[in-house]
Amino acid sequence: MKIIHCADIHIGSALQNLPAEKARIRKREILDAFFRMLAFAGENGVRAVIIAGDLFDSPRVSRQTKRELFGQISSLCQTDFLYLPGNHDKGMDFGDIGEALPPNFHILGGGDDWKYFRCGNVCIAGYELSRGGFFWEKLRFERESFNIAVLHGEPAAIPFDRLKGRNINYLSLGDIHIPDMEPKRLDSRGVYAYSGCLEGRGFDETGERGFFLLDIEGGTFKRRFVEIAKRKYHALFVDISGLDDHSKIYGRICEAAAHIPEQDIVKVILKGRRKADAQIERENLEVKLSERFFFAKVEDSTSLDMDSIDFSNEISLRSEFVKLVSSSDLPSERKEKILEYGIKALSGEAIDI
Ligand SMILES: [Mn+2]
Repeated sequence: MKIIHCADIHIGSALQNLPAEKARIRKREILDAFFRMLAFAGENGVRAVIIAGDLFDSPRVSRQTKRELFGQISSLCQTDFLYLPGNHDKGMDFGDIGEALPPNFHILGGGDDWKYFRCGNVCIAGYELSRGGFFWEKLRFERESFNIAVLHGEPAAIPFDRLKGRNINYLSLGDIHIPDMEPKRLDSRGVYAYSGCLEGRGFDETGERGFFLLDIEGGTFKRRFVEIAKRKYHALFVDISGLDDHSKIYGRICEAAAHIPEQDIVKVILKGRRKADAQIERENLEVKLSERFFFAKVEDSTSLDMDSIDFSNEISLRSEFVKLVSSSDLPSERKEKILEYGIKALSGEAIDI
């Protein structure tokens, strides 16, 4: 029997780290990724889809989106959807969709006990952590079944020790947006894993995103990761030490980013020791890179190369500034910082303090 474990779809997410137009495109892509997963489920004879929380980003999701979502779910009538509400789903109301929820959509939440769903030899049970209580004591899994527990919460909120010895084969978790490529051991019988989200939503969610496909046979199962994300987020560190002009800096970034597909989203973090004369022109780099990729951001984390400061043979404000700071009695660390910000400011660059 094939079962999908996914979580943290965050439908309706505002994606504030992107410009408005790209955020709108990306908002739809999150829904599209969910629909691609549904198509996969249909094509591969998936019996059930476990959604381990945060299907929605907030209860403010539009009525049309909900109707579209449930339309797709109900058309996949051979597959049951087991939805555990997550912290982001709190206050979600389905009353406005104008019709009953599809019969294959089951909510594994509400109430003060586990909600169970059984198909064949497989038993799936979910509980909303926000309801508190000694819920682990109420879990009733038969020894003979293949048992999947569903919870949504960060590792510190999951009482792993209390869940030991309760006949769990697989604990499918949601809340952490990074997939556990290797499941972790719960006890002698079971393992646990977070599935991660279907599409990254920020530079703290770099790398592959998708869901896990469980293939259960008797008391054992195989699990594989299915990548579904349309775009990946990348955080790319580029050392620009020794480079003295904008073209060279851009060239070095392009070299470092050569392996990144053009549909992806890239943050370049410049590091190393920047020459005093080097013009980084961060905004310009962002525009150029945003033409190569879906979206790009550049962060300047360089420090000033003190050995490259030599303005002694020019008559300028910065030359006077360097002389003044260098001859002061300030500790050398403080001098370096003052020179760093001062030279940046005098060359018209933005400074983040
Ligand atoms: Mn989440």
